[in-house]
Amino acid sequence: MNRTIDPHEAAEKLREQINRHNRSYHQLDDPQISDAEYDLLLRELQILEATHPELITLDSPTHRVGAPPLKIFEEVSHVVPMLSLNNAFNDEEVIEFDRKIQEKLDQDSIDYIAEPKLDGLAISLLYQDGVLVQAATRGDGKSGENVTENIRTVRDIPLRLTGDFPPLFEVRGEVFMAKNSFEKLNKRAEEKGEKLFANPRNAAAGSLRQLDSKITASRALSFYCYGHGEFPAGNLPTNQAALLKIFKKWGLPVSSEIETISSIEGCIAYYKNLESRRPTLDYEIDGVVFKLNDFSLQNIMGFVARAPRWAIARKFPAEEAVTKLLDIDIQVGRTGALTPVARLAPVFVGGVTVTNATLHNLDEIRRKDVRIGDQVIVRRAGDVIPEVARVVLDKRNPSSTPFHFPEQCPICNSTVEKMAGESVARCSGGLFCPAQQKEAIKHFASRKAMDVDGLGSKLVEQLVDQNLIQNVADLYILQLEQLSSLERMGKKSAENLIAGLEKSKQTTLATFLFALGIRDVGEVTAQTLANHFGSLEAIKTADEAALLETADVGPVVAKHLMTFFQQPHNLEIIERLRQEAGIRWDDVTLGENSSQPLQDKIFVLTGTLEKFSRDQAKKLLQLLGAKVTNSISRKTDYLVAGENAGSKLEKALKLDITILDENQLSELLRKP
Ligand code: 9MJ
Repeated sequence: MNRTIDPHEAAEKLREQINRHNRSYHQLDDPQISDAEYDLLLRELQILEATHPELITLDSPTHRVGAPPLKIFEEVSHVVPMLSLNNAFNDEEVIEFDRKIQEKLDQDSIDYIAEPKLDGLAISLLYQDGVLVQAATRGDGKSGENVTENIRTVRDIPLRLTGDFPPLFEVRGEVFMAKNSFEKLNKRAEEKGEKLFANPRNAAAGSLRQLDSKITASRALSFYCYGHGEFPAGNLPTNQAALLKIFKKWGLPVSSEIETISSIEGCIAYYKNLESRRPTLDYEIDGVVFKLNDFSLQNIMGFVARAPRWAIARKFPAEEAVTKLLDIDIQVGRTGALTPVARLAPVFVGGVTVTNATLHNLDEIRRKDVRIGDQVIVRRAGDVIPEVARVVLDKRNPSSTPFHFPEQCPICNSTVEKMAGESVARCSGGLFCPAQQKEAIKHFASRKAMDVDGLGSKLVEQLVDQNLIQNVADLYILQLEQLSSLERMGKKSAENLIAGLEKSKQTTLATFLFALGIRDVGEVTAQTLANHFGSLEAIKTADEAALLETADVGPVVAKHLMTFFQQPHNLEIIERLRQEAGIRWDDVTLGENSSQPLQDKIFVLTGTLEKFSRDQAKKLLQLLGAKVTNSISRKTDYLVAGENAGSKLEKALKLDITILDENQLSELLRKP
């Protein structure tokens, strides 16, 4: 008998088979068929779906191979914000975390849950009726990118759940690349002469953020979940351990290293144990996370800014490795500072292959007596630039000689100077030195300065090397034809740059002042000067005494400002920028009320701020008329809460006082 095959039935059957093999492979670690046989089943389903598009379902395993490329990622708002974590760098900070919890909760005993801290990308997955319908990156915590197609290619992530789940909920976790997949990926890239990824984290991020999900599909990404976003309250278990248990039951991958622990001492022991086993894990972790297990207790603890007070990430310390120092290069920065950079035989340290490390400055090289050819210890902590920590003296070649620091700038040949009391040596060539020229232009165009869209570091180098520009004023007379003729620069990019330059012309006095790149005049000092003097003319002509009256300006900064504005070259460029290019801003009015928009408002500062020192923030607020006091009372108008804010925040919350995080404070100071 010759029965015709119903395509619907055939597709269903194939899907059922493929999903079963997926589960055996990814969840049970027990593959029943070979990869080739699996691929054949998938191929069969693909053909069936291609000829009968009406058969394609959201959870079809064919999504695993990727979808047509996107033009951009859409934005997704997180209804429940995606949090970051506060860090602890030693046991004392972990004990302090526990102490604050004990103090607030007053419980007989407290259960924590300890989880490995995966070093990947945080992702939020939305399941509707058990089917994965949306995946988004963390972004800034409030909104991220829609990476659904890419996430559907990650085999660890079920496209359909099994069991008894709520109709709509979000799972949160980390997408990462296992160490062996990372090594394979880099090996393939090396064979093809392509750029290598520095570490598994970058490889995971680079693979996930591909507009073409077929590329993501070709990279082996993994996933572990560790939390929830939107979740119907009635269905939410009472604690984190129970939540992870049901996630696992529904088919979501959960790390087998997670443990519930009933004391902070137990947490510290967990950390020590995992640290010792770190090299044997097949994925990178950068610490462990301790969380209060009970959700109702988590709610009582609440949040500070963007991090929960019920969790802490205990980070691993810096890692060290030994390698050979092949050479020392000297880089010249924006202010002429010469930075020695160690060129190293490649070495794997802290999850990254390191070939360059900083030697900081002349004094450091002398202090450590670092010599070319030495075996050196390279240290790397978190995202910090690797450094040469010390020399292995036992292994030094007896015929080696101390490093000879150049007396002439390696770029422009000007004399190298070192001021008494400074550890840094500098090129005296000023803006005549092409290296300083380039760095000054890059700084001027950077995001926090004039924010010129389309003008990256490479392009600045090209423009200077080709003699198209020598200074920042030259940027604004660039012509479309000149730009289009540059290597790797299409007409569209050239037009974008011209538009970016045009847009940058409307700015603020503070931004312009910061963009000039005067030594030691950072964003905050520039803002203080702008608020104090009101106009560039007033700053340019201010004498030392007048400058010293500005909060935040001491004798060194005053000297840098005066020297800068005494150089005819600098004045000429400023003139060109304003007259020829048309850079403009509204001067800050120094009238009684307009300059004091925070007149009599009472502020309290607490916690650690990143961009400002406490003193700077206080001075800036005072300049705008605010009063800054130490303790919270009913009269307080605003509490500025940084990282790790404590009892002041609690009190402010109780008294219903407006709480600002650091970004909101910046906004307030910028737009008085
Ligand atoms: C990581 N990265 O492994 C959290 N994380 O919890 C774990 N991150 C987290 N938990 C709340 N295990 C915010 C972030």
